Amino acid sequence: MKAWGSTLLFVLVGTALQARASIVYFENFNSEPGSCWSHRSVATTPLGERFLGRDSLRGFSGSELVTLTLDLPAHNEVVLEFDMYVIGSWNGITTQTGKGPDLFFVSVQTAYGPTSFLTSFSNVTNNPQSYPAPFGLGSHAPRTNASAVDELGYGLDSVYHLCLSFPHVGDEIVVAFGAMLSEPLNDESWGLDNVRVSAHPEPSAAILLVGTWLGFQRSLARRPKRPIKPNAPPVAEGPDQA
Ligand SMILES: [Ca+2]
Ligand SMILES: [Ca+2]
Ligand SMILES: [Ca+2]
Repeated sequence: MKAWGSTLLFVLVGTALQARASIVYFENFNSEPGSCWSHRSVATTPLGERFLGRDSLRGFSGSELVTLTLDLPAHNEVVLEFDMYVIGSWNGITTQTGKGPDLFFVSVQTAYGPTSFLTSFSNVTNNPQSYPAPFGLGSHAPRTNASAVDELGYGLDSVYHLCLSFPHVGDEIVVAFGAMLSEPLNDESWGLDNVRVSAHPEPSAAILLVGTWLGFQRSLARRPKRPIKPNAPPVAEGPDQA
């Protein structure tokens, strides 16, 4: 999966942006969601919160992927918000055999091409995680920026409120959510809750900055490189050889 470079198209934003965008979709999974989801069964935490997940208790395993397909009004920017349930002993960025890394990704086709936001989470002491940075670009303490810790009832869990903004055009959007975990469902799993999608007719300043940066990079790539003159061969003095 392509992860770097394209990650720059995603902008982690605060909820302030939400106020000026029109909400086109919201789902809290109190009942079975619509056919816009590729997987529709709902799981329930030990404390009774319902969320999207295949297994009725633990949600999705580390090899599963789920997509959300929506029709959108005219727009130039999309804001995607959701709560990510990190259930069990996720091990973050560790490369210990059989333990990690434990990764989560969001993939979407943006106005500039396919983009993935890939990061890692950890619920285990001394196992750092990438988030809030993308995987490979940072190391943070387990549960950094979690909105809730050990409040789902599994004994070892955390919740992250992710808010991603990206340039997008067209009347349909397909968002893929998935994980790559090193251990089985009863040890590590995940789920989604409170998924909100907003469309905005004008790109935000952050998106314009990213678009400008991409345009600059592409203009550099198109610039013809100055030909490198080979060293001129030594010229023999004397009469022409022709
Ligand atoms: Ca819920
Ligand atoms: Ca583990
Ligand atoms: Ca693991």
